[in-house]
Amino acid sequence: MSSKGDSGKTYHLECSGAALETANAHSSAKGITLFGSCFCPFVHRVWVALEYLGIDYKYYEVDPYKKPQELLELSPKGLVPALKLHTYEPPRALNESTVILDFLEDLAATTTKRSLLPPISNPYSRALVRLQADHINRTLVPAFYRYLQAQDEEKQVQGAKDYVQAIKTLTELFDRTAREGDRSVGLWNPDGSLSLADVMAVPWLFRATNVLVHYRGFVPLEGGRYRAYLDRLLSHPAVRGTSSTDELYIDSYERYAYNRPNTSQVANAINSGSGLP
Ligand SMILES: N[C@@H](CCC(=O)N[C@@H](CS)C(=O)NCC(=O)O)C(=O)O
Repeated sequence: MSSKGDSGKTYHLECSGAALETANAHSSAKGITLFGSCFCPFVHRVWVALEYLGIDYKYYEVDPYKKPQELLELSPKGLVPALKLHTYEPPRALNESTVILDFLEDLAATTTKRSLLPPISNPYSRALVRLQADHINRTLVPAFYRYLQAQDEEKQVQGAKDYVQAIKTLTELFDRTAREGDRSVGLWNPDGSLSLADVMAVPWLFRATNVLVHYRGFVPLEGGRYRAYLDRLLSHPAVRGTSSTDELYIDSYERYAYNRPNTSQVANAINSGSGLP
């Protein structure tokens, strides 16, 4: 934990660095509008997928804590990400990052012909990637927040252990896929392409390298195959181009690191031990 204590910083309202350049390049009207927030990892997932799948979109920054009417019309709980689909009259909407990812994958299958999954002719390999994704959503993501929001030392130590274990389990699932499935999809294999599971995990693996390092003194797993995987993942153009500078995340997550009351629906769910929104 930084020695300074809670300085009252709040979340940013505009992307920075490479993400800002990408947002600016996607500021004109398109068939799909991504309602996003620069700090949000669930948005980050969707943004990476849009870039990788080559689907055209407009990026539109909103403040999900202010819950503007235009967001509530797309997303019942006022959560980002949300998509507005202008190809329908009147426009339709989708929310929930995992559902949006499936939608984009299906859309790309008939348009850009790009994919985050092994071919449909290999259902077992596709299922192995989805097993990875399931672990990420069910275990890795909550472990990240429990670790970051833990205030007493004992809980922080346990939080670190659980988060590291979640990463280890993910690497075991990657290894299983390498043994039993299609090795050409997934950056765990040095020659592989970006997978659905890579996209699902990257926001929280990335935020470990800035937010968890800054607030929890997290020591990123050094050396070995995980480090090489993380380097490939974070330097992938679709990830790099949608990532802001470290400072944006460090500022935006101070609320979580000090477990300020009413930080967010995610933070409340972690504090009450209920499922994430
Ligand atoms: N299950 C949702 C979670 C999205 C989510 O929690 N987004 C946060 C920003 S990172 C949000 O909109 N928070 C607003 C709030 O807590 O009221 C998803 O996967 O899309």
